[in-house]
Amino acid sequence: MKMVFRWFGEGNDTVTLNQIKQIPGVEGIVWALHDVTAGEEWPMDKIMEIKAKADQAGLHIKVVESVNIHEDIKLGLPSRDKYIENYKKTIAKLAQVGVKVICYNFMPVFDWVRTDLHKELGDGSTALFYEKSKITDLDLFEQVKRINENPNFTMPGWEPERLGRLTELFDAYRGVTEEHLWDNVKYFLDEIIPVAAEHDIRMAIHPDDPPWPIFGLPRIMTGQANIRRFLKLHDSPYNGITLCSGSLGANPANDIVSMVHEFADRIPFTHLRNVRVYENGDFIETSHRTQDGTVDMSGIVQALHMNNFEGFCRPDHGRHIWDEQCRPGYGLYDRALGIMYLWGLWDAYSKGSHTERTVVQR
Ligand code: DNO
Repeated sequence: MKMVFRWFGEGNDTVTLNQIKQIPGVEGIVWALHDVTAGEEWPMDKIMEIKAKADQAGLHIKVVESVNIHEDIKLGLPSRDKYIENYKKTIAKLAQVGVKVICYNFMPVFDWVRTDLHKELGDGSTALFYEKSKITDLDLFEQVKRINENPNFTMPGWEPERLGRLTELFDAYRGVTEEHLWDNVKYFLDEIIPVAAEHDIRMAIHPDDPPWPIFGLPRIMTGQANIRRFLKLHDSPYNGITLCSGSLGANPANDIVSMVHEFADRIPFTHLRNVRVYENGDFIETSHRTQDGTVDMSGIVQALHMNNFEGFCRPDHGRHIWDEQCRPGYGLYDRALGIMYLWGLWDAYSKGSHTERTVVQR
């Protein structure tokens, strides 16, 4: 398991590369050009800027999250071909700087959705919260206005540029069913995967978060059967998944341990975090510790270990603790604690392989 840490870029993240470097076992950053609109080709000079900064901090940049998919691709519009061409060019450029995994998602309009970014957990910490009934009643346009007023802290999928087009997008998706999405993702994969293979980059689709349709928009990356169907759409080691325990875990019917065993060779990247699910379907993100939530974190790490997982792993959303002011879900402290918990589990399962202790010369 190779540990990495998400970094949103200078001026866009409260966490610094030097801080990331000091978290035990972290070797690289998970990055993206957050100011490039979905569908555009990534400019090489901006890619090189990130590479230079990471090099300086002694961190690699092998994992990109995300190269976002233009809505026209998800909608299957004729204009998708030009965006797919741009995507291919971006893949080729990323290969030049040593990228090995590209994480992306195929969720219509929105990326992850929560109703409260700072819900108290009872110990004074706060975390991202999803109140099921609110999504049904939520005034989308009020929400859009709130985010527009705070552009420094946009969330993935909620960028002001996209929010302005919300009504238009909702209209475009009218009549688009899950089966249409399946067809459109297959079209995308058939175009992209051969290019990714040629450049030795593994594509890793992220599950939908939450893993069910929202606002009447279809969602397909929701559970084990659908992931199985997805992987068969284009059967190649370069067509893989990002196993996100928190996204899949928001539906307690999802058996993530079983997914690890079934899909092990198609998982180049994992997001590991815990979530506490309530009976009414609400959920809150907790510390990574197994006992604090509903997700079998230790079972998942054990399953990864049993399958000799050699892919990348990052802690995912953390709580906001110790008065840290940070991007919602992306503070330093709780994610660093999460990493140490994940290493604790991993190393315990590796017991026996670390018994040799040597003293080195200075
Ligand atoms: C949330 C992330 C997602 C993820 C995308 C992948 O924090 O896990 O936003 O990056 O869904 O494209």
